[in-house]
Amino acid sequence: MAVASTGKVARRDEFVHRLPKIELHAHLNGSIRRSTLCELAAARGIDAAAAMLDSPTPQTLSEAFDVFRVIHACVTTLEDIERLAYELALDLDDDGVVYAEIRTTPRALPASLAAQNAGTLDEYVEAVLRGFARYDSKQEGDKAGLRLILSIDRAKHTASDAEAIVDLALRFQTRGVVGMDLSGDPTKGEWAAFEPALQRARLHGLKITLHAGEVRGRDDEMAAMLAFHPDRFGHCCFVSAPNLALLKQSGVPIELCLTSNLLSNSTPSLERHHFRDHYTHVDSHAEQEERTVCCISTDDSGVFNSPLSNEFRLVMQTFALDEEQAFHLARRTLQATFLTPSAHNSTNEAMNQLMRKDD
Ligand code: 6MZ
Repeated sequence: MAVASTGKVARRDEFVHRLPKIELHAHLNGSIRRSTLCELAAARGIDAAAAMLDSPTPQTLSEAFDVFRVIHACVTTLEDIERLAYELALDLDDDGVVYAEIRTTPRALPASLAAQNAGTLDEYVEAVLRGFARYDSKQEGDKAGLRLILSIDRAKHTASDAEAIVDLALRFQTRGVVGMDLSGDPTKGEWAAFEPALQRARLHGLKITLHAGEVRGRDDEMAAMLAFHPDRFGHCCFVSAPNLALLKQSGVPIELCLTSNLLSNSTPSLERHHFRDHYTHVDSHAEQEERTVCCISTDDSGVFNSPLSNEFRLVMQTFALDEEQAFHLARRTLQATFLTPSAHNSTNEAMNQLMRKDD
């Protein structure tokens, strides 16, 4: 009996690893390798223990934001940003991710520790793209497709900063920037301040994803975001009954990050995670097509110590999905990407081919 169940666990671990996956909600700095963070902290003279690098994972959302502050204190140059982008691409590839939209909040950083002047936001985006290009040139065979989303930080940015980030995204639209995100400490900032910039981004063809319902007591904001009708929502942990009904009707896909929500105390347990509100097993795939597209994502794989394969493992284990259901869940995510329809088809084909290859 024990042998049989050990075999089952090993089979599931192997399955989630080789399952071709799409990652749509990953913050670049939050996805930093722990080893890289420790190395950069030592080089910057930051005390790892005091900086909480020794603690395995945060316990609340506010602790997660403390960790981001530490990461930003360690990741201080454009060279570091390029390294993070390169390492994240390698890690996604190793984990069986075939396509990813990485998001990051542009910051003015110097080229090196010795440099006197902070760089421009354009240089920040260039550094991320250099990291992606380095991965592309090194990797042989099938490569993960990578696109970039620029984030507006609701706690730190003003309305005019948001406009500047939209302009930045538009300058890089032909080089892989596909959309905009609104993130940052959800207890701070007002949606109304950022809506005009995001409306303008949309008019120029950028797609929009919004962190929403990450904390309690923001029902009016959620209602206003629903009226905006973004291309995707992130999280949606705390949604009132009327908003939930609107969300389901809207057809807007949602990015769901189980471990992040659990460790941030945004869900009391995995079993009660709101994935269960949006996904139900149905025998007919046609029926499932009418339900919300759930994009299983990591959020901050470095901070929460959980790669995408592990998130799929948790979903399968907690909600009793079989391999076919997990494959359909992963493949449905394709409908929610910010890719153009022709690029959609090639990624879809890549996922099918990968599944066939491993049969
Ligand atoms: C809201 C989050 C987040 O942009 O410097 N970020 N914002 N909720 C979350 N849930 C846990 N996780 C990450 O990556 C780090 C930044 O992403 C946002 C925060 O603004 C954080 O500072 P970048 O690459």
